Amino acid sequence: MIHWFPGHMAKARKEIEKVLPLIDVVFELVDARVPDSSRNPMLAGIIKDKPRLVLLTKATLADPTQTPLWERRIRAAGDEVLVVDAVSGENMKKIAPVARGLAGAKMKKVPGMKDRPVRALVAGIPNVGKSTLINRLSGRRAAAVGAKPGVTRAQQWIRINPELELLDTPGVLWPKLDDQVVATHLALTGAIKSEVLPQIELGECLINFMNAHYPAALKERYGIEAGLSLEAIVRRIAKSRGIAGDDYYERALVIVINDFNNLRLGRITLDRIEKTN
Ligand SMILES: Nc1nc2c(ncn2[C@@H]2O[C@H](COP(=O)(O)OP(=O)(O)OP(=O)(O)O)[C@@H](O)[C@H]2O)c(=O)[nH]1
Ligand SMILES: [Mg+2]
Repeated sequence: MIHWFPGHMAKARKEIEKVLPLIDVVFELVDARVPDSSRNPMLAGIIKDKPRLVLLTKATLADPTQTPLWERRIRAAGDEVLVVDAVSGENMKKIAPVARGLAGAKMKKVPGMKDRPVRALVAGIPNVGKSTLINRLSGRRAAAVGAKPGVTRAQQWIRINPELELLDTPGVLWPKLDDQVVATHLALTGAIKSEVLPQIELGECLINFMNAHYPAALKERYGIEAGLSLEAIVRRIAKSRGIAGDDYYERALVIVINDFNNLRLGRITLDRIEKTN
């Protein structure tokens, strides 16, 4: 059973519903490393018939062979999708025109007046890159972006260009947590605090995953050959990093987690689509 932190979700729903009448299109940010785990299926029910643009963020961190498969799957399910990276700038310039295309049909045109910019809400679970995307699109530190919840003030629109405006309050959604795989993937990618799950468990999951999907990365980084047990792998990692002592096991696992986070194991997608053809 998956639950969604009903209390928190109710608040997120209210916040998004409050601004929805002002919005032409919703940007749903999804971490390209975890395109399934980092989505919140309740969003569709909240935004109803508002057009949605799914943005697969942090593309430069994700496995480039997996991302197009996810892109295709999301599009096949009926959503417009762009693969972006707010740090490298990849595809960022496409966002405004695609948003305009999506919103175009639904935007009321006032006769004799110029088209107004498309108004978008940036939604997503924590850490998917909402603030980074807004700042990158606006070309400045749009200070109000990190506004704390509950602060009453006039809503501000951040003008990106004559085509696009963003609402400065991102729609923060809550991740699902009681699915163990999802929780692990979200902890590894930083969407939830890693204290939620013990480091040992996280690290063991990561190594098992790497062993199954990216054995070459384990070999290259730590000299680990295929076919070893988990324990033997951790021992080798500890040895290759000069770690000894009673707590070698946990320390070695923390190193692997950090290496994953710092891209030292390469570009990795945790949620997998296996190629069928
Ligand atoms: N490589 C890469 N890193 C990114 C990208 N977008 C965000 N990040 C990093 O991801 C982390 C979280 O980014 P934020 O923009 O703070 O995420 P957020 O969704 O605003 O997070 P909350 O405000 O906590 O909900 C930061 O360390 C960013 O530098 C991206 O497109 N590429
Ligand atoms: Mg933020």
